[in-house]
Amino acid sequence: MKTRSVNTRPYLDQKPGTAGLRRKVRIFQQPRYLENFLQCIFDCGGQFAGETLIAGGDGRFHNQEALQTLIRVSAGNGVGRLIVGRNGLLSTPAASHLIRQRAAAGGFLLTASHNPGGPDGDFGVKFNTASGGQAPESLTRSIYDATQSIERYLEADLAPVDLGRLGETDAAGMIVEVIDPVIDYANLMETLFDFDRIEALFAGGFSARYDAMHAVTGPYAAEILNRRLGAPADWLLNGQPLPDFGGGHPDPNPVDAADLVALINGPVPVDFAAASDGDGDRNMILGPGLVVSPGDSLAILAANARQIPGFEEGISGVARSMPTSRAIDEVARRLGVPCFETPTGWRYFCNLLDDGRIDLCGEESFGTSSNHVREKDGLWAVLFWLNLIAVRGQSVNEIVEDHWREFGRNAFNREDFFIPDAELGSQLMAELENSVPELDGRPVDGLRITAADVFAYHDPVDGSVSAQQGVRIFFDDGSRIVYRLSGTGTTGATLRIYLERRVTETDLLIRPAVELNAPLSTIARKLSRIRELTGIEQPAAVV
Ligand code: VG1
Ligand code: CO
Repeated sequence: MKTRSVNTRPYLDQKPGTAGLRRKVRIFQQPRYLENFLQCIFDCGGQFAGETLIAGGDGRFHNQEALQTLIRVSAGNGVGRLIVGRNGLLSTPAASHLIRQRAAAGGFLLTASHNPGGPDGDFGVKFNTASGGQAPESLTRSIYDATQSIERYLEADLAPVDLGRLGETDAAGMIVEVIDPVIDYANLMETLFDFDRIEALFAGGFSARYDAMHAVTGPYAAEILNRRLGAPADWLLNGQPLPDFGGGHPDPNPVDAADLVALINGPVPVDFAAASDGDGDRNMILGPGLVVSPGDSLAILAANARQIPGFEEGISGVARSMPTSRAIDEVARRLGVPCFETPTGWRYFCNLLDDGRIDLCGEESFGTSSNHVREKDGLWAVLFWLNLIAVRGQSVNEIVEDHWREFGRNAFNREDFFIPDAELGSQLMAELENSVPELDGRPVDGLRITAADVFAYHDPVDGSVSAQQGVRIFFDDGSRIVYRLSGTGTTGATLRIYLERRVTETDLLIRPAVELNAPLSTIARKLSRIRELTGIEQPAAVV
């Protein structure tokens, strides 16, 4: 065991309060950078000596090197057992499940999620606690503080451990246990969904595609969709995890998964298509000519939950992140269950899940999940939809349109403005926050603002408060605009503008959201003064 002094500290420039550390690969490759960050987690995260921890990642470039570092630092800190997915792979939901199943003290998830990989791409580390959920803000803040004053880290002198072979290795007194990353997760899915019905659906002329985007879900989809549910091999696209995700951007949205959207809208008849992101926690659901908006997906899953074996008894409550469309609020109202509104980021759901207040939750950024883990879960959402299609005997499009007719539609889309100068981004946001008191009652382009605020969340379970979580502006026709700055980018600032319009007129129901929200988009740009302040005219992405 060696105690080593750190050669520098300022590398650890993590933004206080973010869920993990996400940076360019080259920053992680700096000597002792990762060691220092891991040591701060060991110093702040609790007592790990003699305990079990879980580790794995999405297979991106630098994953193997980072895992060997983690093994050395874990052994140096006296960890009893480190359970690692074979070849260093574990999807985020599978890791969350393993932490809970193996009663581990926590887990390290080596991923930058949907950010691009490769030597010039991004890398990241997230720490999840014993509940399987993301470290709470209080912990990430103390880790951040530790990074500012760390003087030493602990490390065992070890040769690299072979992570390609299942079994146990003694690593300076710590057991490294290499496990199959898929089996336990696949077994969990079998307890939640009706695999027989999905298998019958697949055998009965239904046609589907699943795009793993050369990221971590490939082996999971191969086991679950192909081997257990009998899907033909060619339904799985880009199933091989690659360190650079095949040069792609492993983000399941209509822009980055444009090939899949083209495929389902193309000449070959396909009933259903879906994709997941780098670490397997996001999902996108497609029908012919239709991208299911994540807010709609969440609302539909909640409205139909009882038709799925895992939710036969119904649900106790639901939650959505603040910018997510309020479609779920309407479902909750009719079901007579509470609906919580939390800041962006999965970890805010974790207390509500642990406390049994909610069973389903989701975010507009293509993330949905339930109480079966403490992370969002891409393949889980895909299986939920397939189970629903099998039970209802309807297509994706029919299910969505039926839902809109019954509950009304919250037409939703998002515009991302990339501001290269991060400082300018913060300034714009600060000005927006300052303008809030003057907005009440103001008329804009034929609408009237009925309320505006800077969103703050009061956690009902532990009483903690998270302030400045975005600006909300409400209009007299039920529309809403939300502004916030992204916390996951590694350069500049990204202003996210979320547009939502409530639609009940039958002839408007199936119009594209971007079209329905065009007037709101104009208002949103005007109120933020983005052009005056930054010179930027157009969003970098519209999803
Ligand atoms: C984005 C999404 C947010 C999500 C986060 C992590 O954050 O908006 O909903 O929880 O990514 O997702 P931001 O701060 O850039 O808007 V993942 O798939 O990285 O775990
Ligand atoms: Co992700």
